Amino acid sequence: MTLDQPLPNSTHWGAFTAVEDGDRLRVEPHPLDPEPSPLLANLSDSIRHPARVARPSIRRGWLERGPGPDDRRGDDEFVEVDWDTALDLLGGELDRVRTEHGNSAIYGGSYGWASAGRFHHAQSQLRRFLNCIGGYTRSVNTYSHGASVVVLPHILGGSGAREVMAGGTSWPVIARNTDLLVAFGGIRTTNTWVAPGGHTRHTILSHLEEATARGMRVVSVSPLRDDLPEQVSGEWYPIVPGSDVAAMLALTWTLDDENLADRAFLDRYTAGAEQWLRYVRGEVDGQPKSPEWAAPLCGIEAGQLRALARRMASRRTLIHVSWSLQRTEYGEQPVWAGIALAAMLGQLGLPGGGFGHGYSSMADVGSAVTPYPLPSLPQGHNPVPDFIPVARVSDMLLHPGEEFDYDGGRYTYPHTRLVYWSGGNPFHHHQDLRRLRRAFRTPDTVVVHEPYWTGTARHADFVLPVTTTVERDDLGVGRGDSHLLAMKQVTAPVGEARSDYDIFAGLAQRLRVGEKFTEGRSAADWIVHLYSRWRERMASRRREIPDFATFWSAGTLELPDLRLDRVLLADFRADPDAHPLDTPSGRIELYSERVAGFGYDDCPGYPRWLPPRDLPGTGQLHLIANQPAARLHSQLDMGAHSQASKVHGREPLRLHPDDARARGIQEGDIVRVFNATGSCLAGVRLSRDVRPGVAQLSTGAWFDPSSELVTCAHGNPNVLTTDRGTSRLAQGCAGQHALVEVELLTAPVPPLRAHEPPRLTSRRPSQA
Ligand SMILES: Nc1nc2c(c(=O)[nH]1)N[C@H]1C(S)=C(S)[C@@H](COP(=O)(O)OP(=O)(O)OC[C@H]3O[C@@H](n4cnc5c(=O)[nH]c(N)nc54)[C@H](O)[C@@H]3O)O[C@H]1N2
Ligand SMILES: Nc1nc2c(c(=O)[nH]1)N[C@H]1C(S)=C(S)[C@@H](COP(=O)(O)OP(=O)(O)OC[C@H]3O[C@@H](n4cnc5c(=O)[nH]c(N)nc54)[C@H](O)[C@@H]3O)O[C@H]1N2
Ligand SMILES: [Mo]
Repeated sequence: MTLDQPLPNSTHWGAFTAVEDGDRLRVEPHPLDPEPSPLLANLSDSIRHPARVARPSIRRGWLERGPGPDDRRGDDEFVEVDWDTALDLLGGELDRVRTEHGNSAIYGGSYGWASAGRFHHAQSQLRRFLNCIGGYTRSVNTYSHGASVVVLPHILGGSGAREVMAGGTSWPVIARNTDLLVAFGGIRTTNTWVAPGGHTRHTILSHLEEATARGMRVVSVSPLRDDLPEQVSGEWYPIVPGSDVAAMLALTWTLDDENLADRAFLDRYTAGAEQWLRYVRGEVDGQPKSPEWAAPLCGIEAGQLRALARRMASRRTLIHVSWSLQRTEYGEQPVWAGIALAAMLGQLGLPGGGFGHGYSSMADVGSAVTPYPLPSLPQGHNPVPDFIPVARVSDMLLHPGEEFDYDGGRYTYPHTRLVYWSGGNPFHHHQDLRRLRRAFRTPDTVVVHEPYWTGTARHADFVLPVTTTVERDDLGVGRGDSHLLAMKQVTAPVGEARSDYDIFAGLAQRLRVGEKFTEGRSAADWIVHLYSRWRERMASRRREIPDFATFWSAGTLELPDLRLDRVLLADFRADPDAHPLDTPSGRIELYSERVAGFGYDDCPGYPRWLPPRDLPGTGQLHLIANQPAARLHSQLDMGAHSQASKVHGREPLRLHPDDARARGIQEGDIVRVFNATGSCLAGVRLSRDVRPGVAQLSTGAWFDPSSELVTCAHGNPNVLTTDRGTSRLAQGCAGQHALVEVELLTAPVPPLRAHEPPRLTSRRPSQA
């Protein structure tokens, strides 16, 4: 294929146009995007990188000995086979597992971001396929906000929770109305390049600039100074990681003590305020949650906390809690305490006041809302009732038959025989990778669809090569996006890669559900079908959309009726009797009898300060494992932009110069980062933007277990994080923090093997 016209396509970090240029792509930001993200630069050299999976590959041990738990999984070599061999063997194995053990023995939770595109959405394809063959054990919730989505319905009811998670108050409303934005977790704009499905237009900086020009100030409460962009005027409150609840309680205590709370609001719109305030005042445990109490815990001076509380009460104030705060031990608490603090100020439901969640986390928070569904692939019905909270995957694999708590219920982990992953990289995203490695050795068979030889692919038995987004056509649109895009194939599939759809179609045919899965359509037919069905639905809402051919040749379609004027909880505020929340009281629950009734000591009935289970030992630093500014998660880590961020090829670890000096460490040194869970190498960057006592190692460096010296020779922080849930309530991911030691590496630096393919041999079809 030779193409010389740049073609439009899209990623979760934005739309672009591309043209083939020898072995690379020439990539330009999409002309409609006013603030394109630099992450696009990761695409050019990645598409034909040696880390691509070229052919279907089966682990040698599996091929020789068949299915079963195997301690060599993750260290073994692979044998390349032809597609028919791979699909015949896998079809037979899926049939064996469901017949011998039932469909709950198939884990299809398959968490991960995969690629943008409405049809080639890897998880939807997998779920549709597994539903066609009788179902699977699923996962619920996300790594992003696993604690929030479980605790919020108890505080704001299901509809209030959905309003928060659907993006809350719109950015333009904030830009026009907010005077003071108190941002717990800061406003890390590098995160807002990303939205699931991608955004054609990025606009958040311009909203922030408009607000700043009007006089809005941001108080950025974060361990990192640069979680607040330079263009935005504000102050940095360098907080101790994991101590926000103490600061929020002290702000609440001050509002109460100085009679600055909006009592009328608390009476009319909340339930349980008095019960909670008794705790804040110290009437429950003898400890008033005063600024003097909080200061040594959170590292912010008592006088500063007191002054901030007064400032908050005197103007239109938005309390913002980033998702990162709840991706920690007891992560439910800062969400609840943040809402309770906003309730004290009485501005919930007012334009630009109240509460917000995730403005610094994703582009689709505070963005436009389409008042109609977008095209998507029907997934069918899953008859298997078994599920796990998504971050409990190692627990499930290691403890079949054991019980776990979740949101007031008790459930049992099924016995997993087959793990099927398509579109995610748990050896990037899960906590305690050494433990995950043990867990991945327990099933009979592990299947992974991947374009690349990721850590997860290396721990599989079947690795099936998948096309990337530039190797196929699709429809592109993210939540809150302004346009529907024609994503056009730019280049031929690499090696023997096939789309997830074509792979599942081949398996479905072998399992005699071919017609049910495909409905007789090719991938190209499906794209036309999804578009045309959507067009019909839009017509029934009296919105005229061009036909497919017109849309495809135009390349973009501006979505009609976007709303950018939302105010969180406005209806409830206007009339709480006509629009009650669907909590037991109909009000915002600052005390929840239901949660209290669960009896969880790690998530009691009102927001509480729960002291950390692990306190830093001598010489230990608080590690922040936040989202990488140079890529999306682990995706395209070999790309130019991600590589430019590395230090001698290792992931950068940011340290305060004082902490470095105390350890004899200098800029550019390779260090060993370690704790009882594991260890990794990293390359040092010194910065006064990091609070003393804190180190930052973002996620996403590909797991490299090739050296005896360390668990990961590259710098994946998940060899250091602990694998336990936020609490028994939500069981969410708590991977944002770890306590670590850092020392200069004195041994010779081992080679980096993260982006190399594993040992591969080839087998001819006749031998198979
Ligand atoms: N310590 C710590 N850990 C964390 C976090 C943290 O804050 N701290 N954050 C967590 C969060 S919020 C998240 S969302 C997760 C993210 O974790 P993941 O979503 O698992 O990370 P990705 O790197 O996006 O993985 C997507 C994979 O899909 C592959 N892929 C791309 N396109 C396709 C396709 O079309 N088909 C198939 N089959 N595969 C495809 C990519 O190559 C990549 O390997 O990480 C979590 N982990
Ligand atoms: N460029 C890029 N953008 C992304 C992603 C990516 O991989 N790359 N991933 C996307 C995904 S899937 C998600 S879910 C979102 C996640 O969005 P978030 O969870 O909001 O993002 P993080 O970067 O993990 O954390 C944001 C900031 O919170 C601060 N922080 C950490 N712990 C604490 C604490 O205890 N207290 C306070 N006050 N602050 C703390 C850190 O300084 C950190 O920089 O990001 C999305 N955006
Ligand atoms: Mo996420």
